[in-house]
Amino acid sequence: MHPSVALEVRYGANNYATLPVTLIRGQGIYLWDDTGKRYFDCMSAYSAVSHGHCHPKLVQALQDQLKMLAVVSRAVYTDPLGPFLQKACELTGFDKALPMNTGAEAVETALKAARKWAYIVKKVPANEVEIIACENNFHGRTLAIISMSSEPQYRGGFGPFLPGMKLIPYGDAEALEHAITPHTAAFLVEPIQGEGGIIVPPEGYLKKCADICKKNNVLLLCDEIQTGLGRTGALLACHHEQVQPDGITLGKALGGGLLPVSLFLSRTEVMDVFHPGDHGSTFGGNPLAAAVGKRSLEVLMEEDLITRAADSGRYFMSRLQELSSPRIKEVRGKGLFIGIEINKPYDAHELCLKLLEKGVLTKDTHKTVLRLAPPLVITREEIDEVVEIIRQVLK
Ligand code: IF1
Repeated sequence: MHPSVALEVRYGANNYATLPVTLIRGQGIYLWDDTGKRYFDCMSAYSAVSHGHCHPKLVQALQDQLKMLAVVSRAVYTDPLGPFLQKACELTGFDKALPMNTGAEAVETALKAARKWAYIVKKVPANEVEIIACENNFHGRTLAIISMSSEPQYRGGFGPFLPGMKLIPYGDAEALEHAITPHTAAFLVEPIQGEGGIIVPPEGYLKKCADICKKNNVLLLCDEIQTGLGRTGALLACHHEQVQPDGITLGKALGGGLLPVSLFLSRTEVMDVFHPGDHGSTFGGNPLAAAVGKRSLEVLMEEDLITRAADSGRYFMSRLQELSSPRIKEVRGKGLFIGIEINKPYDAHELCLKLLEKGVLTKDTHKTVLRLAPPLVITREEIDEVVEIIRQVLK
């Protein structure tokens, strides 16, 4: 065991069930541990490393900016921020963007924007606003966000919770129609549920939700923190159904696997509820983050990572579907966002430990689903190697 593991265990809070590996280097889709053993990265830091580890163009952008200016606060203008926000808005078709750092902060920003929009524009009576979210969601760990979680572990011991949150079953557009009241500000949804187990909703679901929201003057907010930026084979997962939400959150891969960079993007009408002092962040939109964020969007397009994710995803999924094993219940997903549901009594966590031994790093969700979300730069040959290891482990 690496000596720093004992220190992590001794001095760190015990809030992760860590895999028995100490990683020290990464390049592209590969990681190396302290013994020099190489791993295929099939979790990409929960999709934060879509470009691959230490992408040279992104490292260069970080270094170039680092030599100039790193952090100064939003009390001043800086030169990387404007171009970053422009790039993000133009790519995604939104009018404005608000930079934060982590995904949870972007979601909090979306919730605050929706609440204020509902009071100012929709004229909901003071303190009466409701937000609708889905059962089995994952949007982060803050108190507002866990107030709309349906997962007992994420809530247990953390009450009291924020009022004004309503949950409906995922994938059920009718349930949305029924849940909306004149006080509903927004419907917040993951286009594909990630931590919920890579749950792909029925075809047409998001489109129906978009129509229902529009009809009822309710904002459609899509959490694209994990599904966005090419992961599912489209720039945004909502594009699979030609849906343009009223707002989205981006994070994870936006930081190019180097830094925490997140955004809330929306139409002007929504973003204009914010005035100086209403909301902010010390680090959000700092020059380093903005330079890396802009470059990560550019590299996504330059290297055609979206098409590559669509193609490799189709290939990966079909290869996995060929694996006939009594352990596999279902293979599902979109692009390089793939889940293998494991039949009981087999345990996806135990499979992850065996995969780790054989050089494939991944993480289960809720012990039932094996998640496969490699960096989007993975090649067919590498997919073949990973599938072969999975085949051996399933035997
Ligand atoms: C943890 C899983 C992934 C997210 C969506 C917002 C956030 C996330 C759709 C918050 C974060 C994470 C965080 C990580 C585990 C994790 C996860 F294992 F739970 F299932 F990605 F797949 N919206 N997802 O998926 O973003 O504030 O973390 O930057 O342990 O909390 P964040």
